Formats: sequence, structure tokens, C-alpha cells
Amino acid sequence: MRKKLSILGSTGSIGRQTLQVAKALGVKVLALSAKSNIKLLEEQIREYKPEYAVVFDEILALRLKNNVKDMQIKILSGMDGLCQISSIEDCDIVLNALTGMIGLKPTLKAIESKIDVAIANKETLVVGGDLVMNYARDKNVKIIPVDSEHSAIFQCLQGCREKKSIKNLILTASGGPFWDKTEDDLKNVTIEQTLKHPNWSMGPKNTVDSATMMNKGLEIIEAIRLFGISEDKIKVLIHRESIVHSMVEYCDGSIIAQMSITDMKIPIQYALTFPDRTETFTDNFLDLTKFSLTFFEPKPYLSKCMDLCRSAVKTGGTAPVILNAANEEAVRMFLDKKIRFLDIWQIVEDAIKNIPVFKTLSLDDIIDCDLKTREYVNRLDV
Ligand code: MN3
Repeated sequence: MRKKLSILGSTGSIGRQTLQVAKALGVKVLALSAKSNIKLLEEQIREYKPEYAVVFDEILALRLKNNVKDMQIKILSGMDGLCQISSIEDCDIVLNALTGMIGLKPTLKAIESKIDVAIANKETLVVGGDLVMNYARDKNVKIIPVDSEHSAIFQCLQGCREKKSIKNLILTASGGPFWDKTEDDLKNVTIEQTLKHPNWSMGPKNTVDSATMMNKGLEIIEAIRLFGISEDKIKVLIHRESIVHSMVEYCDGSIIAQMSITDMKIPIQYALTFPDRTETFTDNFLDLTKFSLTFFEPKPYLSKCMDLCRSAVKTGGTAPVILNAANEEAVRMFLDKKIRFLDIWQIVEDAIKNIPVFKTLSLDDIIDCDLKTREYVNRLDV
């Protein structure tokens, strides 16, 4: 088991749960980081006593430094800080729980430093998945998924020796709050309705993505990157119970599924203990007699965002970067009550249609395209 951990994004939902898992497993937390929530970060510093903490915002980093001056800790800031805590010499694993493509550079830094990465930051895989996976292969670094679906597939693939024996990867989706709504209903849905996710508790960006099913679309891209499987071999099924977290269908007709209660601490724990397993500390075992499992195809109008993702990944190059940046901006505009729910996918579609795609993909290309897309979306008259 891995003994020393650095957490990128420790004040978010995944970060907080990672700390609980680390504590239960006796894993030493070397570094923590937050965008701006220095109050919670200070509590975490006092409880976990890391050697480093990063606050992305420089001014807030200075304030935190002052607040914890009674402690032995280095307070860093900005992207430099994130890269520094991704390359601590005696660190075994970096858990990247950042939101957005800001997580890409620190991930590459961890790989460069030959540190395994547990990745919960899907945008990093969506925009820079090829870069990350190729670099990790070169450096012999493991990229371990934390996202529940990908952790499930990763678990179902253990023991699979040949890619050609995989017929399909089947991603399950809760369908979000609007899985049974008509297209008309969706025209007037509110933020409050959108933020009510039936089964998982997540941050607002992820919850909106779950309602538009953009989340599942991004997860299709994520699966393509992580497992090197072509787009046409990735299926999505609505599974309201969120018991089966995803499946692998093999060429001999067997389907292997991973099931558990809906608790992110389970995939987080697996990422930290892989390839071993340790006892759950939540004591929350699944009682299969209490459920019946159902699966069905998503409705076509809820597949629009997924279709955009499939076509972006087929186009390749910077197309997924445009998709991701346009979606992040559109979701922010929706949360700021500037646009309506159905505008989200239209803005993304508009950006993909109108922004030129470059076939090459370096870190600079990604950052450049990301910025241009955000500017484009913010200039749109909505
Ligand atoms: Mn997921």
C-alpha cells in the first residue's frame, strides 16, 4: 500500500473524502491544496499536519501563512505551488481532485517525477489524456482512476491480458435529475432542480454536468484515454439504482460488473491500496436483497451532450479542449443565472462548430485553445 500522499484539491468533496480514507488507512498526508477556502484548509492543516499546503490565490495564501504561523509548514501558491506538491521527493502517490483543466500541468509534473497519480480530475484526461497516458507509459508511472465508473472498469479489467478480448466497456449513468423529463420540461428547469442529484453528492459543476449528461460524455472520453479503447466500443446505460458502477463486456459473452453502495470512499480507497484491497472502514456493505437492478438506453434528447463528446473525440486534436472549455464557461454562466439549462449544450455546439481545430496537441496548444474558447464563449450574445 502507498504510504505518502499529496492531495490536489483537498477542500472539495473528493478531497475531503480522501482525507478520511487516508486517516483510516494510516497514509501520511504530505500536502494539501485549496483554491480559496482557507478556513477549511486551516482545519485540515491542523488535523493532518502536512509539510506543505497550497492556496491557489496568492493573497489568500499570505493570509493563511499568517494564520498558521504557529505551525511547521510551507505555504505555497498558484500553479507553481501545485507543481511543487506534485513532485515531492518521497511521495508515493498524488491524488488529483482538482476541478477543470488546471489539473493538467501538475499531473504531468507528477509523472515527470515518477510519482503515480490517482486521478479524479476528469478534465485533465479529457483535454490532455493522450499527453498524460503516453507520458505515463514512457515514465512507467501508473494512472489510477478515481471516478467511480472508471474505477469500476479498471477493477473489471484486472486479469484481462489482451485488449482484443474486450467487446465493450459499459458505462452506467444515473441519468441525473431529468432522466424521465420530456424535452419540453427541460426548457424551464431551474438551478435548484438541476443541483438535486439523486444518488451522489458532488460539487455544483459536476452536478450540472450530470443533469446535462455532459458528465457521461466527458466520461466516455476519459474511458477512451484511460483504457485505450475506441469510441464505438463504449456504451452508456441508464441505471437508476447506481449499484453497478460500470461493466466490461468480453468477447466470450461474459460481462463483469463492479457493484457497491454509492460511496466515493470505495474507489478512493482502491486507488490508494491498488493492487491490494483492505477492509472498508465505513462498514457499509451492499445488501443485494434490498435492490432490483434496472438498465435502459438514455433518451435521445439527453444524449446530445454525449454525442458532442463522441464527435469531439473522433475529430481529435484540440476538439475535446474546445468542448471542455466551452462547457465549463456555459456551466458557470448557468450557475450565474445568465443562461437557461438548454443553452448549455447549444453554446458548446456553437463553439465546436466555429472554433478551428488544430490536430497537434502540446501543453501550450491546449492552454492556448482553452483560453481562446473561453473568450469566444464569453463574447457570445446569449
Ligand atoms: Mn463518474
